[in-house]
This record gives sequence, C-alpha cells and structure tokens, in this order.
Amino acid sequence: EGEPIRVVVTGAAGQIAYSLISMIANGDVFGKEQSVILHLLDIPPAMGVLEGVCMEIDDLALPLVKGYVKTTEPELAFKDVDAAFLVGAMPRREGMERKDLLSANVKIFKVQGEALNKYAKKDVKVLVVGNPANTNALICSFYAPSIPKENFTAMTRLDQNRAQSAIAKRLGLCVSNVKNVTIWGNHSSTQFPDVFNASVKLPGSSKSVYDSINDSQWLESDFIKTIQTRGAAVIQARKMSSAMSAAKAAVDHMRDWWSGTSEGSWVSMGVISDGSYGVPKGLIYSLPVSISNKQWKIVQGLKITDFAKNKLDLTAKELLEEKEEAMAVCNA
Ligand code: NAX
Repeated sequence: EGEPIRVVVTGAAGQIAYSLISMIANGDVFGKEQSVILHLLDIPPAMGVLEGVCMEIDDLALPLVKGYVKTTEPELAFKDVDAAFLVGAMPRREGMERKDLLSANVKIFKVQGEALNKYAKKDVKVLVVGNPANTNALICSFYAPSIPKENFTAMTRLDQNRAQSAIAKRLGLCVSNVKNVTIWGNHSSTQFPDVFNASVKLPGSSKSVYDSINDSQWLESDFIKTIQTRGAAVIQARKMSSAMSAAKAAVDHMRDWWSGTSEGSWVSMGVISDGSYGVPKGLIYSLPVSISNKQWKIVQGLKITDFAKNKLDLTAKELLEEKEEAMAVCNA
C-alpha cells in the first residue's frame, strides 16, 4: 500500500461530495492499492452535517482510508495535498443563471488558490467542479503562481458522459461502444458537444458516429441542445442539481488524469489553452486530451468544420467575458 496520499474535497458536506467521498475512499480514483487521508473542507454552518459525513466514513469501514481531517480552515485543508477536488461553491438553483453565481464564487476560488499556493504539494492535481468551473479554475491558478498552470483543470466530464450516453441510447448500444466524444469550451450552455470525430466501436468494426446515426439534423440541433441544457433539465426534475452523476464524472476525470488514457482515445477536460484550434491562449477551455505519466496533452489534428468553428468561437467569447468579470471582482 505504501504511503497514503492526501486528498482534499471542498464542499465536503454537500450533495456531490456525499457520493464522491465514498468513491475516493473505495479506491475508484487512485486505485485499490493506494491508501488515502481525506481532507474535508466546508464552512462553519455545515460542520454539523460534516460531522455526520465523518461518522459515515468511519462506518464505511474501508481499509484504504488512513484518516481524515475535518476543517473550516483552508490552511489545514490544503496542507500537503496531492490531489484536490474543489467542489464547494454556491450551487445554481432553479431559474438562476450561472452569471449570478460568478461573483460569489470567484472570491472563494481566490482564497483557495492562495491556500494551495502556500500549503499544497507543488505537483498537486486540482479539479474544479464548483461553478463557474472553468473560470474558477483560472482564478485559482492565477492566485497559485508557484504551481504549474497545467495542474489546474475544470470538469466537463459530466457533459462528456451525458453526450456519450445520449449517443449510445439513440443507437441502442452500450456507452462503452461510443468513443472520443469531445466537449469544447465552457461548462455552460455555450459548450459544444462534438461527435464529428467520435466513433462507434463494435467487435471487429468501427464507424463514425455521424455515419451510424445518419441524421445530421438531429446531431447538429436537438442533440447539442439536449446536452447543453441537461443540467437545467435535471434541476427541474429533481429540484436539486446533478449530484450522483457529477460525482461519478469527477471520479472519471481524476482517475484518467492519475492513470492515463488508452491508446487512440481521449477525454475532455477544461485545461489552460495554448492557442490550439484557434482558442485564445490563457483560458481554461475544455479540450480533447490524452494522458500519460500524469500529464495531459491536447489532441491535435481533429477535424473542425465551419459549423464547429463557430461554436468553438462562441464559447471562447463567453469565457473571455467571464474572465474579465472575474478579474474585476478579484481586483475590487
Ligand atoms: P451543495 O450546495 O450541496 O454543496 C456545496 C457545499 O459547498 C456546501 O456544503 C457548502 O457549505 C460548501 N461551501 C460553500 N462555500 C464554501 C467554501 N468557501 N469553502 C468550502 N466549502 C464551501 O452543492 P453541490 O450540489 O454539491 O454542488 C457543488 C458545486 O458543483 C456547485 O457549484 C455546482 O454548480 C457545481 N456543479 C458542477 C458541475 C460540473 O459539471 N462542473 C456539475 C454538477 C454541479 O452542478
């Protein structure tokens, strides 16, 4: 088992964390051989609930858990951590736009960036889930200049999973038959779920999703709209935002970052843009990445149609605006 790694989950008393913590504790992220010490951060009014969560961590009786730290103090929460799930934020409620959330949430990520900078390991892997995830990750990185920018990522894996599942369902196949769906841009309704480069794998054959579905009308309108607004649809039905699926997506994201992607396949992560695909440099933008040795690399050479290019630009524009607003909040 070796040395335990330290893993922080913020918003630890919240609904996503409730699913996420048990999966981390079970070895679903860092492997069944890797023991963990959980660092659980939340705010003072949530400490009673967090106490209950800790009781349940005890009661899970999982051998990989070597301890936990329950705290309201960022300096304790981020001390020597190897991996960070930044989930804690004010969640979007029914009828609320992401923009309303921006100013409240960027302040949280400024504080946490500063704490990561001071207290975390320099190779810490940071996954931001709390919305607006891309911009929060950017702010967090900005305030943690001693940690490489590549170590800050935002979650669009839930969008990827939603898209992959919707395609599989339409074809009556299993999700594992659908490969290389890409989410471009912001985790918001401007995201572009792209199946142009995706394929359907069946034993002995591989076909593009476009050819398999053979309905470009559906693929370029209803499908995209459904994925873009899926979060709102879940809120409307459940009266609460996606939690079980969000936790699973966070597990998928960090697990792939930790152990790599398989040859020829890629996943989508919000990462610092380097100008690839004409995306403005210096945004946290969801891109197709392949991963080995715990390092992600932007997949190059994917075909971008004019239709797609438009969508890539639109979501970049939103991220540039968010960045500007966020910097204004931070500098105020
Ligand atoms: P909950 O409201 O259930 O939990 C949030 C928790 O964060 C609460 O316990 C709260 O006390 C805590 N918190 C607030 N401020 C904090 C701070 N400064 N430090 C530490 N903890 C703090 O929300 P939940 O449903 O768990 O969602 C969490 C976040 O994930 C929200 O921002 C939500 O919008 C976002 N989501 C992001 C998704 C993505 O794909 N990137 C999808 C799911 C989800 O909507």
